Amino acid sequence: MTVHEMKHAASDSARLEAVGGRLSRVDGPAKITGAAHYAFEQQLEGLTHAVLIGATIAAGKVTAIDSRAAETAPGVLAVLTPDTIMELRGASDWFGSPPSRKTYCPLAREVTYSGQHVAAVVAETFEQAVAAAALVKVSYDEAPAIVDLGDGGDGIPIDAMTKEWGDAEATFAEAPVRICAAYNTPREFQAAMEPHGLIARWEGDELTVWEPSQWLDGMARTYAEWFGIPFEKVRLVSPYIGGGFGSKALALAHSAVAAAAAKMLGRPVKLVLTRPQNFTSYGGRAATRQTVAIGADRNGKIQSIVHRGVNETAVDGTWVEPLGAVTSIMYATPNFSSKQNVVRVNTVVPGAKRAPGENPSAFGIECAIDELAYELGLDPLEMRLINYAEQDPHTKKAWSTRQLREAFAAGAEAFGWAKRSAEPRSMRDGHHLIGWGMAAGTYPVRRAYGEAVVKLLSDGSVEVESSSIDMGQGTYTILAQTAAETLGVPVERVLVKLGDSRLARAGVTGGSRLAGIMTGAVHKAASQALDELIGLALSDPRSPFHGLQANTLVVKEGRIASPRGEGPELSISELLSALGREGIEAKGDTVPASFTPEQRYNNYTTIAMALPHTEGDYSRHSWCAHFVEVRVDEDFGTVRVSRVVSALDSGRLYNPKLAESQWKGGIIMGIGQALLEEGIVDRRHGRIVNGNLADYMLPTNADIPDIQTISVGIPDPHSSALGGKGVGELGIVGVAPAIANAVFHATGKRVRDLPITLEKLI
Ligand code: MCN
Ligand code: MOS
Repeated sequence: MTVHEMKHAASDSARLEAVGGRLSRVDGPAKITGAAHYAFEQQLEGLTHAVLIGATIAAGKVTAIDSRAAETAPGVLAVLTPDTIMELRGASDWFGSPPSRKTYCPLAREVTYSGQHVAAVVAETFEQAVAAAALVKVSYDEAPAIVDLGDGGDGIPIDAMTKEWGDAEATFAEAPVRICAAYNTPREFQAAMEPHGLIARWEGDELTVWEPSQWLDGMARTYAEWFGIPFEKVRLVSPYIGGGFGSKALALAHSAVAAAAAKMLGRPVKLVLTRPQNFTSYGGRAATRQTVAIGADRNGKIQSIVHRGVNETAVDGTWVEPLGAVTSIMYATPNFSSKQNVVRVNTVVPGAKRAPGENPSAFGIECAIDELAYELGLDPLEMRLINYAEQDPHTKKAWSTRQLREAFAAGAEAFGWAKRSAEPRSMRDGHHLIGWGMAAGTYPVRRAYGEAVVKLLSDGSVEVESSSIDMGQGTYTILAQTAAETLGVPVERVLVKLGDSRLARAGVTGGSRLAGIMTGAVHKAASQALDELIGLALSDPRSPFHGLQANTLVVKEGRIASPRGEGPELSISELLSALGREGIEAKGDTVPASFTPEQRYNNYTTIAMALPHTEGDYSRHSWCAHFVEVRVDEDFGTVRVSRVVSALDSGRLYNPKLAESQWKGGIIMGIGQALLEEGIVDRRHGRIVNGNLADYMLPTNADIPDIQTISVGIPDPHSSALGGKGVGELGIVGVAPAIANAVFHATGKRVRDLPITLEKLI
């Protein structure tokens, strides 16, 4: 290597390590070698095993539980029923609203959905617990149940979801060109590889829980409330998570069962849900129905959008899947109305799945826009440009940044959209009908609570600590990059510690907010640590820099010197030792310094969204455009996605390699949603028939074509400290409608019910 090449290599590695560099995952080697220990892999002395028994009816009463045979089975330590499990206190919900009931029993007497936990067995070994659970006889008094959204009537209006301006219905009625159609999405599941579950251990009145978690502090708060102990007495540990996709942000009924069993027995308890139990212990994405009516003039300019949505929710809990989320901001319209209802069905409370709200919302509006384009004889891309929203149509605020026009242009160019022939069924390759479709997507920028501690240690290494998490998105890596860049140390000298509720606080990892929050907090903490180091270096009489007429110093590659190079050059470690310091520690956070301890507590333990995405003068969102090619077999109706080009605006990327991988993950999930995923419910007993990974269809590698992603973002100073917007949830939004639109272009058949299966096409 020549000196020039060496310099080049060094600056390449500096670029790789800095924010914006394509550094590979720093947690990768631990995961590949098995050194990364997941929650259920903890080896604890005296560990016992719990197995849950689920209701076989969808509604009714448990009339009796005969546990005699199970109690005397080998190895059994306890059979827990609503009568024998210890009483817990009610816990507040994730908004922090106080519980409706004073006490809480995680095992049901009144059944409201199939699979609901009614009893549990704890034994010395897992096999003994499984065998004994099979001996427990549960009797029911079954009541009629509603298991399908279509059977539940109009439902309950959720007024908070209503968005209206102008006179949408009257304008629609008089519009020269009109379309109106209904779009449905089925119940879908997060289906993370790692199941739900936990190990709970009590030591006196202190509880430690090893549980995969998207929200350590929020879950710790729930455990503390259930057991009536101070928040500080609960420790959640979750350094590695095998995927969550929205499902792992809450302590759930099974969590309460395991923690209660551990307390009752005075021994640690491990409880891991079976694959079918994963489908009923936390709700999947609610099934949704929408009607979208659009009125336009003959040039394609939208005059009115009328949108009505409904999603299923549970009998004893309300989940709102905000179906108007994208509808209200994607296109300029002088008249708009969106309303939403929820329908109670016998299910576990539905929950968050990647881009809750935005995802099904986009399926409605982005298919409807395509339909309108055909009605008018316009190109679907042209249609979107004619109605481009120059500002947020709802709040009338300026976009913080919106590179959607750029996304349309870059995506169309890379895809070759201009070569598309407009007529449906006009492109083919032998037996295959070829379809080209497109759709846009968006996701809001959420800003909330996060703290980080940065420690400069005596050996010159750096530690970053936060109770936030990495479930595969890349938090470890981007925080290492942020600290390395801010402090001027090589990235391999930075150790990031996450996933322990004893560390500095963090709010929920949901809504694509963590990267922006935590890079901001780490940047702030690291800057403070650096300022302190430089301050001491210049002012402390023991420092070799003391007396140097410099007003600052710079750190590069872990070595500190004056900016112009005069005077000494030391490693951080040498400087700390000259100063007689063990290290330097600083804390940075994303909330105002004036926050009281109580405000802080509320911000990391509840979804107290301190800063709405439309706060102040701007409306903040990430944006994308997907271009998709499908091949539909003319005889069999099988659909293959053969090409995807997506251009995305997530602002500045902290790590393009990881962001691309996130986007691709979302796009792959979108392909699954469009063509495969559907929770099927047995109408007799409300059981999820395909509650396993063999029958619940998810895409495999063979289903996924080459996916090209193009970043069109620019730094957005209004969205985060370092200029990034959300990445994790954006990619999925708009994929399903782009595919549905491509299928229409291929076949001339409009499928408005997901998934697009072959029987809907032949
Ligand atoms: N990133 C970036 N530049 C940005 C923003 C993000 O390079 N401007 C990259 C970083 O690698 C960052 C990642 O994208 O770690 C995701 O950042 P962000 O969009 O802030 O999302 P969160 O960190 O809050 O992660 C949560 C988000 C959500 S809500 C779901 S659901 C989801 C997702 O991330 N679930 C996932 N991605 C997932 N990825 C994996 N592997 N597994 C899941 O369960
Ligand atoms: Mo993501 S569904 O908000 O955890």
